[in-house]
Amino acid sequence: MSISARTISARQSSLALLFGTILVAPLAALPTDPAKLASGEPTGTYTPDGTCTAIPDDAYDGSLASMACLTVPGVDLLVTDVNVDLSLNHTWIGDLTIKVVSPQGTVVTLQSRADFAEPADDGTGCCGDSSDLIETSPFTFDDDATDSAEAMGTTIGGTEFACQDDAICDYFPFPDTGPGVNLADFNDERGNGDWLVCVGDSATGDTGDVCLAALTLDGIPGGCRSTSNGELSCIDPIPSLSPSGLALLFLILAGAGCWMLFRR
Ligand SMILES: [Ca+2]
Ligand SMILES: [Ca+2]
Repeated sequence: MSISARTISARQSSLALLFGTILVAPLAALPTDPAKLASGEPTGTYTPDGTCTAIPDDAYDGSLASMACLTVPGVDLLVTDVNVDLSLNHTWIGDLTIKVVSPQGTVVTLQSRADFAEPADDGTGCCGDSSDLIETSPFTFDDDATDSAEAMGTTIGGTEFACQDDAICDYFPFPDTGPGVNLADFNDERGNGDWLVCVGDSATGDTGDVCLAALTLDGIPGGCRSTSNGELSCIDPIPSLSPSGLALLFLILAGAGCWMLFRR
């Protein structure tokens, strides 16, 4: 929902006249500063613990069901920025499609078979970049990164590891024909609930597994923030009284006043 700042200000003034500061205090306490919240382990310090999930080889058909998905719990906030950290092993980066799904069901494709311009997001065609990934060198998807996910591994050889051997560990999403534009697609969604980070494999022979998925969510916990057009964007409705509610309250107060005068 969205409530204009001017509306809130006018409402504050009129209600303050009627009821003192009863409603002004909670309205004035609305949070305005972003708070950074994170789940999972930070990029670059991951220690393998042996708990990795196999990515089904050559199984990707464009559906989430054909991918290996890890669940990442979210936090209750109005999302203003999302970054995704991933740690995985694989011997052919060009096999991989990576997607993230919000609790509201929004799907964003982070990686679409690097260095392969796939005609459709359905797992067909061949072959993409041949270099590798290793779980001890996690990488990050971030809209603010300077390197495209489509270029992952393209400056190193087929037996070298992206991030470890090219020192490029941050990428902006490149959906190609997959759904979504970038991680800003999640802005203004509510962050609580389960997020999914899914990895699919589209060619036989080279295999791998996904070991860690973590989200860094920026946003406003349970509150509102100013938008570029001067309005407030809120998770929950701000408590307010409708005109009929105000009229009813006025009648009750007037009745109570008359009753007290009558008693005297
Ligand atoms: Ca591609
Ligand atoms: Ca494969």
